[in-house]
Amino acid sequence: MPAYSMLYPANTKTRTAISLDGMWKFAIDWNEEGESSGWASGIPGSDTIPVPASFQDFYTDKDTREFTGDVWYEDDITIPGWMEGQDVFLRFSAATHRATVYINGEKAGEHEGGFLPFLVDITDKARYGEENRITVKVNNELTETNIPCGRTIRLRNGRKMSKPYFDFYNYSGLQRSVHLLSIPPRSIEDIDLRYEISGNDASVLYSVRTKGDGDIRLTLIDADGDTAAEAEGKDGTMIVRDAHLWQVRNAYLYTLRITLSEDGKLLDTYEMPIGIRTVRIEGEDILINGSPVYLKGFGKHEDSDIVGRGFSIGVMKRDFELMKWIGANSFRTSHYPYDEEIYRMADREGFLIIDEVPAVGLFESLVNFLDAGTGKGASSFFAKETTPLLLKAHINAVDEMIARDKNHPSVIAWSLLNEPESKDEHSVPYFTKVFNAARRLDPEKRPCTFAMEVSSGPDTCRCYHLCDFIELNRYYGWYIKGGYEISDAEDAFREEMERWKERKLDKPFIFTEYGGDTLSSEHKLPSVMWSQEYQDEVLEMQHRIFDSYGFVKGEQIWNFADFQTTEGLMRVNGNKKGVFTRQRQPKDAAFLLKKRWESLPLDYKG
Ligand code: GCB
Repeated sequence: MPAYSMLYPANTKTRTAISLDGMWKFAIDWNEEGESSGWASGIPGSDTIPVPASFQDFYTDKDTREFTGDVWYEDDITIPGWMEGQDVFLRFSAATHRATVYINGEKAGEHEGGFLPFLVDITDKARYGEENRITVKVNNELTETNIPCGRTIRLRNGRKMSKPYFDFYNYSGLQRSVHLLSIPPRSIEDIDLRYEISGNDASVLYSVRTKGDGDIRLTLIDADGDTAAEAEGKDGTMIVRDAHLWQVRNAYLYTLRITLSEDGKLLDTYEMPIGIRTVRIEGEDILINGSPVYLKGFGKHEDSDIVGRGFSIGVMKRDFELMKWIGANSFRTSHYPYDEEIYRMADREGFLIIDEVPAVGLFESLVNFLDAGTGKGASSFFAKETTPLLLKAHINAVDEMIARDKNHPSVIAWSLLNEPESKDEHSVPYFTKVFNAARRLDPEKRPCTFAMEVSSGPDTCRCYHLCDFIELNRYYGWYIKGGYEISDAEDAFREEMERWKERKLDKPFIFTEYGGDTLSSEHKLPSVMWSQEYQDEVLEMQHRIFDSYGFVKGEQIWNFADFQTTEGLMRVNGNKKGVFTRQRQPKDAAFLLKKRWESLPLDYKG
């Protein structure tokens, strides 16, 4: 459990969340002098930059874009006098990959891990009714002791450079919102929820955690504003008669109001949207509210022009509209937990989310995701002296992710690693500890899994027994036997699937990646690799395989949209496996998928 409350920053009768988004002062620490030169009290220069955004794509010089090290942000804010006596925090929705936060030159907190929120307590350091200087040092270096994994090298000219072990650009900075929070000293800190459905009624089992004592009261309010259920006490059950269930692409949200009071005096109140639904795996089925579902959708990225990985509310809206248009019902937050707004939108729109922790690049290889696919990776990523540190960071991220996301009805599963080394014996204890942590931390005990690349096969992977369902990332027809060899690719794919079938795992399989790169500018008849025609051919072949196996219960194509990666021979200014371009316009494959997904029933193969 994180040391602070992970509740979404909501405004209520008793709490205030003030957005600090906007232009912040910004400086790059080229000479690694920020600490010694006192930048914590005032950063040099006069440059300003938007928050939230990645810093990389605003500037016109390559040294800035590729900068690896510390960047500094500064904002002078007035903390209202009336906040005195409250608990006052700075809330960073994310700082990639690690941050140190100062107020008026004094260190107030730090955090490691670039994709989850953290609070910095400034109650005793803030000057109330006056201006306060907030300074944040953000470091974007990649290591093998934090996730996602990578290295930082130094060029002969002295510049540092990021070498990610993963296939997305190392965007960084203050990429999500920052808030100033004022919360009563005795407050609601967290709530765990579980659901049981019986006939037309539902039980909402809850447990509230508070700071300080008081009387807890819960009210469940339906979409018409009427009270649907009530309860008292820190732990208990609310019975909801004729409950409206949260269904796939047909969401119903209640508002849950929690109050903490003493002798009738209100101390704190918090409100959140919740959806009543259950998630269960039974044999080869994924059941939502007891009914089988087939997942159709995408592996995505938070990635767009100019703001990079910075949260963009407009891009989010467009992405959901495109997902609805194409007939999708789900996505995986590859390869890190996304901005909280995206989960709230999925809650409203009835999308299913496989929530992924940033554990990517856990494979011993220079360009892991590629060498892994060709079986070139050496083993023993998990037998290093530094492995205990990596495991600690990994479990910490799992803890923060589950604490943040557990109450979203859209979240149906936890993906605990992407394409790790899993053939080596040292993987087993490492994975076991991560899976055990997730299972202990999730009050709803949602399914846990990890995404397996092709060298993690039915005869080689030592860890799939830990998974409640199997996530396969497969590129037959692209990395394996692409182009005119596609018929051999189909045979090889089928052979692998037959071997999985022989294992009789009695678990659902989801393809969490498949597809092939395509340039939106290329057409060719007959097709060649990279042309739009070839993307369609690859998908048709891969879909034929999915349709041949009853235990395949979902397909999430790689990727929703073209996205930025590190430059290199394998990438044409980014990964082009998008069904949509980076500007969110359709490639031909989008129409093929729309036709298919609109015709597949929700309970396909159920
Ligand atoms: C993978 C990785 C993903 C890459 C993708 C690709 O297996 O999980 O991050 O972008 O392959 O396109 O090669």
